[in-house]
Amino acid sequence: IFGALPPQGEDQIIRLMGQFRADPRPDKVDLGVGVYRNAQGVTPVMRAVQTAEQQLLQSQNTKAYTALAGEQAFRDAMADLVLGPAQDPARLASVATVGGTGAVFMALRLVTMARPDAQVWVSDPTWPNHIPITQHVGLGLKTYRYFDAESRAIDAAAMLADLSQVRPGDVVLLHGCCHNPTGANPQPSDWQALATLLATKGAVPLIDIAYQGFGDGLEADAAATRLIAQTCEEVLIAASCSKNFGVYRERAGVLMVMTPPQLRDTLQGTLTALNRLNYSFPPDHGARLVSMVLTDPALRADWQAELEDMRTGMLHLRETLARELRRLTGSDRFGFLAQHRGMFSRLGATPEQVEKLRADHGIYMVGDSRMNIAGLTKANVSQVAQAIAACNI
Ligand code: PLP
Ligand code: TYF
Repeated sequence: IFGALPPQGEDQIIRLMGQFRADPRPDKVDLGVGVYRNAQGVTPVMRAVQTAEQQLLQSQNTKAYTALAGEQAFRDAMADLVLGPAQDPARLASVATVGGTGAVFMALRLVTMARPDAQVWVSDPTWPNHIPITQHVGLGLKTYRYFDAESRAIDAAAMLADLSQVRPGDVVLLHGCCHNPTGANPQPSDWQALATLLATKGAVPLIDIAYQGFGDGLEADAAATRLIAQTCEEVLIAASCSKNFGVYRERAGVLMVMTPPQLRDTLQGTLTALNRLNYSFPPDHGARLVSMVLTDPALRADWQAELEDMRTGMLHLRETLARELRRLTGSDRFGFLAQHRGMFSRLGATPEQVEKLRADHGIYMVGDSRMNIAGLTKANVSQVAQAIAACNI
C-alpha cells in the first residue's frame, strides 16, 4: 500500500538546523530556527521551571493517567495568563494539547467537524506549518495580504480589504503577538478594526499565540487576543508554552474555545473527544510545570523576571543591530529592526542574498530572510551587521 505515498515537502527551518550543525566554520552564526538563546548561545531551562521540576521529582508519587482534557489547574492557569480579565468561564472550553502545534491542529480538526466547507485565511506570509496543517485536515486555504515589503511594516489597509471578503463561518488565523516570520504586528487601532470586521462578518478568529511575553510584555502581548475574545462570539485560541516557559521538548500547549454559553458544554465534550480520538491523554509533565510556576507566587515572580530579562535582551539586540547598520550604511532603512517585536524579523533580502550570507559569511537565516534575533549576541552582532551591509540588502 505504501508505494502510493507521495514524497512530503521538507520543513525548511528544520532542514536549516541540520545544515548549520554540519558547517565546520567556528564563527558561524545561527539565526535560523525559532528557539530562544541567551548571551552564551544556550537555550536555558528557566530557573522557576527548574525549581518546579525539582519539587515535582520530590513530590510526584504516581505517573498514572490524569484527565483526557488535561489537568484543570493547567487549563485554568493558562486561561488566566492568556485571557486575564477577558475570561468568561461560561463561554470557555479548553483542552491541553501537544504543544502549540497540537493546539492549532486540534482547532482546525474541530472546524472540519463543525463546518467542513469553511475556508482558513492565513497571513501572507505566515508560520510555514499553518498551510500544510490546513491542507492536511482538508480545509480550503485563502491568504490575506499582511506585510509591506518596502517598509517592512504591516499593510493594514490591504489586510482589512482582503478580510472583508471572508464568508460567515470562515476561519481567520491571526498571530496574537510577535508575528512569525515577519516581526511586524498590527497597531492597537488595526486590531480594533480587525475585531470589528470579523465580528460583523461572522468569521471565526483562530489566534495562534506562541510568544506571549517576548514582545511588549505579558499583558501587552495578550491585549489583542483579549480584545478579540470580547468582541467575537466564537473564537479559537491556540497557546504554546514552548517559548515563554522554555519547555520546547515537553510539548505543552492549550486550545481554548470561546463560544456562546449554551454551546459551552458541547464544545468541552467535543474537545475532550478530540484528544481521546487522537492520542487519549495529552502530555502532562510540561503542563504540570507550567501550572506549578503560574500558581506559586514565588515561582511566578521569578519566571516573570527571567522572561522580562529575555524580552528586554532581545529588544536591546534589535536596537544594537539597527544602530550598527545605520552607522555602516549611513541610512535609516534598517530602522524596522527596532520596531519589530518578538524573536523574528524579516530582513527583506532576496534568496540569493540569504545564500550569500550563508556561503560567504556563515550567517544562517531562513530562505525568506527571517532572522532569529535571539541568535545575535554582543560578540556577533557587528559581524552580522557588516555581512548584511556587505550584501547590499
Ligand atoms: N505557532 C507559531 C506561530 C510558532 O512560531 C510556533 C513555533 O514553535 C508554534 C505555533 C508551535 O509551537 P510548539 O513548539 O509549542 O508546537
Ligand atoms: O518558526 C520556528 O522556527 C519555530 C520552531 O515545524 C518550529 O516555530 C519550526 C518548524 C516546525 C516546528 C517548530
